[in-house]
Amino acid sequence: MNTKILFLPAFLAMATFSFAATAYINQIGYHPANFKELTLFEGGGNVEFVDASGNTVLTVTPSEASTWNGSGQSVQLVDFTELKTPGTYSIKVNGQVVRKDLKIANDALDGVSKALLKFFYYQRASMALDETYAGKWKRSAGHPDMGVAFHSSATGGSGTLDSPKGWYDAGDYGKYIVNSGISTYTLLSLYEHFPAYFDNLKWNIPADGNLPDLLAEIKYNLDWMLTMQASDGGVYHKLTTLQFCGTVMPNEDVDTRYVIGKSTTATLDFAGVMAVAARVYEKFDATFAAKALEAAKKAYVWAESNPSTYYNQPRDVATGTYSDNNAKDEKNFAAAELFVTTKDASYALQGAYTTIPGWAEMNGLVTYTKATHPDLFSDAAAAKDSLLSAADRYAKNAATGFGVPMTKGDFYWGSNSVAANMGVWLLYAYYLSGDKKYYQSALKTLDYLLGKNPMDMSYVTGFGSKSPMHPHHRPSQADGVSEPVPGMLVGGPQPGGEDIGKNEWECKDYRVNGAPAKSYLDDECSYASNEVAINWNSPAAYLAGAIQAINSGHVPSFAAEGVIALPKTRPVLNTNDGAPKVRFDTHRVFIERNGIRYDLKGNRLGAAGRVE
Ligand code: 9MR
Ligand code: 9MR
Repeated sequence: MNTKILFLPAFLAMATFSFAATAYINQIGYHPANFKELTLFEGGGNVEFVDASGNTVLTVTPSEASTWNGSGQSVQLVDFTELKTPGTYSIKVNGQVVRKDLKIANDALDGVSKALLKFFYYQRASMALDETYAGKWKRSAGHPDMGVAFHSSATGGSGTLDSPKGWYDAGDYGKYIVNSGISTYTLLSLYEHFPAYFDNLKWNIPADGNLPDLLAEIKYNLDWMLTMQASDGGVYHKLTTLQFCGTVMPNEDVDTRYVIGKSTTATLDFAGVMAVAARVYEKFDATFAAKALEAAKKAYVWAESNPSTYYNQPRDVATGTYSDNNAKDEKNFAAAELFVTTKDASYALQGAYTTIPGWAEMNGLVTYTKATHPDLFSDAAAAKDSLLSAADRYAKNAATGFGVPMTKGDFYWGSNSVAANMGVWLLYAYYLSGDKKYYQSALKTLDYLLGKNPMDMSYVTGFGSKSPMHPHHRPSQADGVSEPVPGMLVGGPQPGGEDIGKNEWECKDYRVNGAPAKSYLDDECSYASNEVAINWNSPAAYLAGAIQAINSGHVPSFAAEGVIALPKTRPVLNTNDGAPKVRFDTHRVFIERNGIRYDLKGNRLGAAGRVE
């Protein structure tokens, strides 16, 4: 009899076992001083954090559950910011260990932030990647792009064009000006905001004179972009083969490449990027800066007389289109950047918009530029207001559900870049307001990309307990190395299913009904969810790079100049050596000792910074 009575509870305990909770975390790690959050699915009780010696060092009661329309899951958020001692921890939910890979370290993001930038080196056309820099992903040079033929759509082109260098766009080997535009701008802005930080940061790429690595990498693409400008000032749309090549290495793709189309959007994107380049490279190479500025002005003049020369894909061409029949935002972008560089009032256009930037949506970048230059733009305050009101929405979304700014409508082709761009947007909101809630939401967005998502994986190749192994990326598919090129952010989940079909290169249906954020497939077939691209890596590189710079005590250049007051973030000190340290944060000065904060009178402070 007794055995039977005992049997039931034991059986129930086992049943609970099979419904173990899932804790979604940033799999790369958290900086000790930062806000930290995980997302809990099928949780219930308290969450314990257990150190390497088996001691529970923190217990947190999860937030109330709420449903996220990205995945349809009812989830809880767990704020474990108080866990500050570097180390590797296990996470226990309802007394069971659900994962063992939680890392807290000062240098947690060092590797991934550099890898996101090094991706651009791996994308370089026209040169061999030496083992010294590329390791096992070394490869021969491909696509010299010398003496390239003009397609009939490239109006005004005659003879051939030498158009070497530049970055491959994505998993394919095309070079497209429109997409180069936003990608290059995003990286330039990272340097422009944190010059002191990036002057000294290196990630093992070939040197280019005295340029810091970030500017050396960007220059490789600017050099190519400059070749794409015709003598009349207009800029050719792209340089690709007529059809996508097969799954081969760059040197094996020997199909004829053409300069194709000439468009207003490409020309204006080019103008804006060259205008930024002119001011960023000035202190290193005045000749190059002057050349970039001349090119920018000339392009702008061409676009003024050709305001609606949109790109139409010729019948015999099947590579990426990047076509967009609205060039107003590109014009705003070019004008704003030319104005910042030249201060010439004829470039001062009105209007600011609250839109996440994308290759076809440059107004988001205009919003950034205007909001961060109140000394130059009369509508800077309006730009700042609209930037902050969008950021408020993102922060509000991130406060519940999965703890991310995105909602179901944000899951379209390249959804991970939507997330990354929202993270960047939130950082701008932080720069402009000093309000930590935006910084925390930006961190939540980076966490999403690095594992705090319903696929329970880091979306950056080579980083995390689980990460993409089969991206749609020709070199990774064809090089015979089992690991993909590292540091690549895949496009991410989305329910469009453009790559699903019956052909042998197409995917079987991988979509999950009602869960756009789970509609992802780690397979080479999936160019709609698992391709990589320069315009997706660049905002991720900005997000991780700027967070790293902030964590090392840097403030954006415009804030440092006193144009915008950003409370200084101080470098993180080791506060676990028993010695009291004076520290600062947004609101106050406090003393920290062994990870515990005290006010100046010696009262212990709680999580919210108040006396306990
Ligand atoms: O590799 C191409 C990728 O870069 C594009 O994003 C995608 C959509 O345009 O197309 C891929 O190429 C495929 C082509 O469209 C059809 N044949 C198979 C190619 C490789 O999957
Ligand atoms: O990123 C582009 C996405 O917004 C479009 O919906 C998609 C289809 O036109 O194309 C994407 O860009 C691809 C480009 O056309 C060719 N190189 C690969 C790019 C990423 O998939």
